[in-house]
Amino acid sequence: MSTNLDTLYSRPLDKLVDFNFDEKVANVFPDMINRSVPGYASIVAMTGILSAEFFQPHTQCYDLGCSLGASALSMAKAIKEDSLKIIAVDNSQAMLQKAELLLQQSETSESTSKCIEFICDDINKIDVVNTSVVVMNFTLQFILPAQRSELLKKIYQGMNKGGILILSEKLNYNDTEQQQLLIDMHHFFKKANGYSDLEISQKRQTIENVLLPETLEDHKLRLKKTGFKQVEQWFQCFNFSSLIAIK
Ligand code: GEK
Repeated sequence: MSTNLDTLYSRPLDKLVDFNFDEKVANVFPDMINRSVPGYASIVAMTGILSAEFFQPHTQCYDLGCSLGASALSMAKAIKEDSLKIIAVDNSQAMLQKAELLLQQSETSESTSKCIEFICDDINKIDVVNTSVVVMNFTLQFILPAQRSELLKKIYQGMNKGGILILSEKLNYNDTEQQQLLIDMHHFFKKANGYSDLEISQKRQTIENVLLPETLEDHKLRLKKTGFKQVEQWFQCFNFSSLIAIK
């Protein structure tokens, strides 16, 4: 993937507009997400491993909020099925243009890259059908909280029994001290990865209106209410976590 360095917030910006996934972000996205989300590479790799185990023949997979397609590609490489189809959805045209380009340029075999179909749409609007693996790696946090239950219901309804949802999210904590410690640790991680205090602070201010994290308990409760039989947290690094929900 591209190694363009994320310097979007390195200079003082006159006006801090809400973060959005435009061309500037798409161009630096691999660097941005790897330096900002602790455990991102592990979660993407495990997404492939878990998908391969829970995938059911003759079903399709979904990567919702696919960005540059990293999770879709991890699934495509791990699942051994000739007729595999992975539907990778994002509502950012800039992200998907870059995703298609990266897939063409990657050393992935033709059969692996051909099984990924990119769709530019709002994940609230698409149909989810005949699936055994749905992945939402750091996407639900950008959906308005009032729309989250409906979206999960739709995913659950389109899923076969025994199918899985992999849900990765930034977490919030109700306890103020706990919340502060987890945020501090995340900032230590970003500083260690070369982001300055100015970059961290400007990014925080632009993203806080659009990335709306919830607590681990909220996520687990909602998934259970949706009907998922088993819900387990399988990963956490600082305030970033991943859950598996089995129908
Ligand atoms: C990865 N999963 O690399 N409909 C479709 N896409 C959306 C919507 C929506 N309503 N809202 C946000 N997005 C990826 C990383 S990034 C996470 C996911 C991050 C998209 C948005 O355009 C962006 O590409 C993605 O969700 C979130 O494994 O940047 O923290």
